[in-house]
Amino acid sequence: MLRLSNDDVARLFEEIADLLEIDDASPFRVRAYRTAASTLRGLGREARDMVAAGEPLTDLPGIGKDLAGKITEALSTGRIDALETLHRDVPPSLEALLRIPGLGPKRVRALYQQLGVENLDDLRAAAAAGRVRSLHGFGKKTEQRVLDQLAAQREKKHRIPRHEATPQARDLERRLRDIPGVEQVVIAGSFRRGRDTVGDLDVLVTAASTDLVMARFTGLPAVLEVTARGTTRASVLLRSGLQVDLRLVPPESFGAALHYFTGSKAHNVRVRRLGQQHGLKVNEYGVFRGGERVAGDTEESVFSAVGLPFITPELREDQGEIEAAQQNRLPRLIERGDLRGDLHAHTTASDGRASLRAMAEAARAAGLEYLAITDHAADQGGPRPMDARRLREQGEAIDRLNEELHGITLLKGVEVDIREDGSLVLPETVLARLDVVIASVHNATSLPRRQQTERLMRAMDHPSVTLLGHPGGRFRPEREGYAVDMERVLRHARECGCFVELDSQPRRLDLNETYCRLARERGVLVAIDSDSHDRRDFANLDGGVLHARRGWLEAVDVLNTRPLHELRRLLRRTH
Ligand code: DGT
Ligand code: ZN
Ligand code: CA
Ligand code: CA
Repeated sequence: MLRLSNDDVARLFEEIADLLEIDDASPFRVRAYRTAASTLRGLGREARDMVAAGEPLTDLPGIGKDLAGKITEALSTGRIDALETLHRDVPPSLEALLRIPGLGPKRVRALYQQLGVENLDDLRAAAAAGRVRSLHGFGKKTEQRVLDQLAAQREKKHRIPRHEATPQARDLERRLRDIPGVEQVVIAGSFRRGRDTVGDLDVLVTAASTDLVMARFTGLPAVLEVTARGTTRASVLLRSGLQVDLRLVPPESFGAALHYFTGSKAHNVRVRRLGQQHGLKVNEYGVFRGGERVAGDTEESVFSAVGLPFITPELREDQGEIEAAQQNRLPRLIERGDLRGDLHAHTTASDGRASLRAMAEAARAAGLEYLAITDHAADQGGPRPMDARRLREQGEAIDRLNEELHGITLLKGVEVDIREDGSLVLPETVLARLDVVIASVHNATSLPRRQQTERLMRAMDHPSVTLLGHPGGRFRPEREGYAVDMERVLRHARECGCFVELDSQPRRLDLNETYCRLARERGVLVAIDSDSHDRRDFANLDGGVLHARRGWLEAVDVLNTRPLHELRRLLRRTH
């Protein structure tokens, strides 16, 4: 869902101000954004409510027509065009400098203009050489602090969300495949294991000419800096901040290298130990008995040498997959093609950006047979919450569309807010008429654990609730989830016949992997939902399925793999 708070918009404005200042824009413009940001932060009510109520934002102090327009733009699209333009104009490596505590935009500009410092390495060199202290507004102490901060930053590992890494990974793959003589290109590591964040990308290549590959790889336009380079391996830092390791391997080692660099490390350790029990040495070059290579050209050959069937990368975390493989009890993991429908989507009736019809057609194009429309019902916040009347009208529109459209069936639903005390913002009489009721938490996310847990349990007690929406409250990067006893929640779901959601939005992916697995063990069906707000959001389902696979889910564990008639039977829940 897209419900930006005043803080969110203020942050965007402050970013604009920072970038304008680095860009040497007029101090008045810079100040206008900073003032607007602090007005928003101190407002006491949400700007989105004002917009919803039709009150002009220009009534607010320091907000003129231009800024009001930018606030509305941010509230409705989640972004500001002017900011994106600035991001294109200001070198991204300068933005990285801003993130060093103690360096504001003024100082970054001084470093850039007077010392030619453009990135972290330039800064490190300048500070180490004692050139920073001589700048106006700096000094010896500041210089030392900068050096300390840089050292600390190197320690801290910066992880990148999968959905940001994916397009870069695909682009990289394509460009490497284009190099003459290149045979195989695979991105291994945590990316191949389907993790929702990656520390770096690990690329394996087999090729006839190693020199050409190295030269082309390190010369790619996306490369900001080459951090290591040898004859068979190189590491680069992309402009985006993503680190990439590339390794050239001979074809006869490809399987062994792929297995090794796919990891995880913990999984590798177990496989190597199994090898030892068979009198074998397993490493990234192959599987060896004495000096003789006995396997390693394919991953299958590596597994089979140590007495295992092939284990899919998503499971390679040493979380029981070795034992399951030995007992021939590996799960038959769900695939995207198993999903027959989607139970969570928004339209322009609440905060979605496409009409009912457009969403229905997009769902059908995504290969789905049914789609539940679940616009928001909330006490406050968000544009035009659904109420009894609007739900009835939407229901009639759905009936009409269902008569007209072929190949897709719309279900009537709502995403209803759970109040702090566990009650819902719509009465049971209204909810009972719908096919799908998702109960979700969208406020009071920092309640104490016990209170949050009981709030969710009480919400599930409402007989019309079919699904607990994004149960863990993860919303990255702001929040990893709220404090909640998920084991208790899942036990309760089982007892009251409620299902739980895996919300596939990249910022959510909630239920998390661990609790997907627990839900399966507890016999609670999981609905893998796109939570679409737009036509293209059905693509979220790919990430949701990948996440579910890491949570060991099979098609039978997932509610929306059921054909419509069976789903309808399951939705008629009895207490
Ligand atoms: P990341 O990059 O933090 O998201 O996670 P990974 O799993 O991609 O880790 P990375 O990039 O450090 O290394 C890639 C793979 O290489 C890793 O999954 C397993 C393998 N590997 C790296 N170091 C070792 C090691 O010391 N021992 C073993 N057995 N495997 C290793
Ligand atoms: Zn939603
Ligand atoms: Ca990696
Ligand atoms: Ca790596």
